[in-house]
Amino acid sequence: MKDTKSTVLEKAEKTYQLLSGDEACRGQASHVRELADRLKNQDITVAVLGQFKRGKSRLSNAILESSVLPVGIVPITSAVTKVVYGKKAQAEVHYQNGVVESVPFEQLSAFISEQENADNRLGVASVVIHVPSRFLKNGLTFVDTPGVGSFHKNNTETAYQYMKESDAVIFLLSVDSPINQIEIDFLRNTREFAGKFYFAVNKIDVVEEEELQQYMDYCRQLLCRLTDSADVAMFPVSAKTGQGVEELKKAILRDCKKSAGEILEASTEKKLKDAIDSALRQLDFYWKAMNMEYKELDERFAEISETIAEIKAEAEEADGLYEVRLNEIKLRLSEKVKALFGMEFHYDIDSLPEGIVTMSKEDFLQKTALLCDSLRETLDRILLYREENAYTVVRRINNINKLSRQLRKIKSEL
Ligand SMILES: Nc1nc2c(ncn2[C@@H]2O[C@H](COP(=O)(O)OP(=O)(O)OP(=O)(O)O)[C@@H](O)[C@H]2O)c(=O)[nH]1
Ligand SMILES: [Mg+2]
Repeated sequence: MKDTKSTVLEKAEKTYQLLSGDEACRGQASHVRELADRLKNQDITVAVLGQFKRGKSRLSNAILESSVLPVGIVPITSAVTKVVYGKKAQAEVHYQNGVVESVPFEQLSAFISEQENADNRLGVASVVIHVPSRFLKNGLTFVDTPGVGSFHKNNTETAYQYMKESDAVIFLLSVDSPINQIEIDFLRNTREFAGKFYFAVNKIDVVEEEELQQYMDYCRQLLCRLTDSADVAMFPVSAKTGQGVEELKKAILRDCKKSAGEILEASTEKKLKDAIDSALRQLDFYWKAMNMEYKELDERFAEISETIAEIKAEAEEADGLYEVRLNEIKLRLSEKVKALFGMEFHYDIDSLPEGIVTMSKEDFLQKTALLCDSLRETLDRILLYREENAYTVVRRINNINKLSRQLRKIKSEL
């Protein structure tokens, strides 16, 4: 009999094979590849999620026995902050355009705090911190995230996007406020993606024992209802005094040691379902595009041609930082395709550590032209733009149908 682990992995591999065979689903294929690799390598991510000001960053500091993450009375965390084990403490900022830059710890808040990097105007994708924490020694990645529900919408969006990536979640509540609708909605969404939950209740230092008991009973009942469970494990903690933090850490470490495989499988299974849904939506889009009026399709193709011409003209004017420009062009092209055709168009964004600037202008112009021309060709081909050969159309429709059926079958077995 097969064990479930190989089954989930096999399904991920099979899904990857199917998706990578159709250029319409490149983005989903590369996502599924990552999922399969993480499951194979048993790379587990534990993230702290919750509403703003519940004490996520302060609890993260308490767990990591450091004070590296900025904490405050106003909404603070504005960027996803990943913490991994490293003998030497160091930090680097990963920008959306692929640039990676080392920064001293003292300057971290310039990148991850709402006050200093308002609305993420610096374009930070994430910050990676290396600390010699015992908690991380077995290879887990710990993540502090921006809080949901504050005035700063960008933080809510970042947290919602990130929650799709964590395997285990510390969902942080706080005794100074009963669980509310913002938290319930966020929890419902997070449950679609994570394999394991730790419900922690923070700030227990501000209430009497009796009040705490009332709060815990109330929350437990509500969480049982929300998660359809007979009981849920809850961890009362104080990030301020450290009370209860050891118990939470112990539970996480025990689970990561004993059942990392199971947690990862459960999480991969959910993420795989989501990737398949996204591929099915994409394929459905092609159906619709095939029925689109020529006039409408013509207009959209004219607009993408305009963007391409603009990009090429701007590239001629560019003067330096060519690797960065190329990543920016990729981001711009996929954004445009999304806006015009409603479909995800995936490019790998090259990671650009400091000092790696080697591309010549000639090379840059050539690569830009290649990106632009191949986008046009791919769109022409997958949208059957001006395709008059009935055989090609029928074959494409059959392929889409077949792929959709195969994906639905895998999904139904998950
Ligand atoms: N009394 C008490 N205060 C706490 C505790 N944990 C956090 N705080 C305070 O609560 C406020 C918010 O803490 P943060 O850690 O910044 O909260 P956060 O959830 O990371 O906030 P965002 O990043 O904005 O989402 C700060 O003033 C903290 O000092 C705790 O256990 N007890
Ligand atoms: Mg924070």
